[in-house]
Amino acid sequence: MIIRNARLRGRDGLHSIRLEGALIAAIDAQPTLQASAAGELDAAGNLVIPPFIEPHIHLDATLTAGEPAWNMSGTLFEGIERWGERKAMVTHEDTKTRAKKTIDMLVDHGIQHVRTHVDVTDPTLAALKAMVEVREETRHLIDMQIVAFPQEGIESFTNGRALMEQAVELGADVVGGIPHFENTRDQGVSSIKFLMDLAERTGCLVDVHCDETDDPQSRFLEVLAEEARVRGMGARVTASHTTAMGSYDNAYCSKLFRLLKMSGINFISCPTESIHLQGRFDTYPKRRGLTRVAELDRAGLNVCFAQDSIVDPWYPLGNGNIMRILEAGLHICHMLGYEDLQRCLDLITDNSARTLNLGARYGLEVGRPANLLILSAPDDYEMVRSQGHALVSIRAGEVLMRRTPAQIERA
Ligand code: 17E
Ligand code: FE2
Repeated sequence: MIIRNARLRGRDGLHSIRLEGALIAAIDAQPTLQASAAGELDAAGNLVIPPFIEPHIHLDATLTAGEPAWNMSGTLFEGIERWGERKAMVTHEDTKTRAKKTIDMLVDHGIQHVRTHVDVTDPTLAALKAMVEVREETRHLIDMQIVAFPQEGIESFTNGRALMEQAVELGADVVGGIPHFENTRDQGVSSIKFLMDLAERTGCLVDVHCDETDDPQSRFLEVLAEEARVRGMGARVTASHTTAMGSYDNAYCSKLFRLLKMSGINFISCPTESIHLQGRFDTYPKRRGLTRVAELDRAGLNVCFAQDSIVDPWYPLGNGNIMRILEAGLHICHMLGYEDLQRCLDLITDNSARTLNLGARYGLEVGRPANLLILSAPDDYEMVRSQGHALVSIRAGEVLMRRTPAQIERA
């Protein structure tokens, strides 16, 4: 297969891309626009990029909002309570059906890599077992990493440690955590030591829901970063949310950032989720409840955006479109400056790939997998301004999804 008239991020001019089987075989500069032959794809001067990535979502909880009750306060804590009620009704087939529906929504928006948290604070591990099957059954659509996520705590939940270990044995790829939700600060700290030991012993990656609160005293990020630094695991470790950082004072942050840089850990922000769930205990002035995305980025740390939820007890909206998250995040994080707009797709592509440790399994380079998107715009700025879409998604050299843009007729 050949894709003509492609614009590539970070390279001037037009290119044609030749795919052979499941790999990218050649990328050649084109002097001018070329007519495409039958069977070839015409990017028409628009961007061709590697697939979008969803680095943080909860596919076991998706499409359950209102079952049996809605989150009326809009807080994280009521979300956890409402999910606890729904969790009691979870079955193997119910989990698989909802997860697959949601994966279809992601695929329709050009996503081909996903990291999903799966709640393992359930003595039956029903959702985890279901998601291990879904990971296999959807391989033709998406590459999935499963996080063993202890929603109700590792230390504070009965048999929490054993459930985490069983989840890894059953096939989880990533070890999770939720230190800010443990009953005590000490348990938060010991949960991080436990989960880092588990990851180090088993070779798993790490992705911790860390300090997802407006409480400026929630300081588990420093514990996670120090554990990662000492063990030399930084590149394999991710701190998700870290919304308390939006409430830390600058004096503490200036010390913290030194450690973060030494640790080399990755960050995920879920801007639509956090603007909705955080700030709920404020009147006015009301905090935004996001981590310091622009500041992390400026400091050379790796940060990316994620959806977190689609129609679940924590967030009632969502449709799988990660461009919507990017647009919201750029607004909320004061990142609509010219330079940020020039490279904003990094936040849902290359930065996310680094977080997921995808390495040579990702990227537009000869010899890498023939997984790529044709977008509806020629550059990052225009893609976000025009609320553009992935028009074609190619996976293993075959067209997986095609989107026809809306037609408008005027008198
Ligand atoms: N669970 C949690 O602890 N935090 C979230 N944002 C979601 C689930 C969606
Ligand atoms: Fe989450």
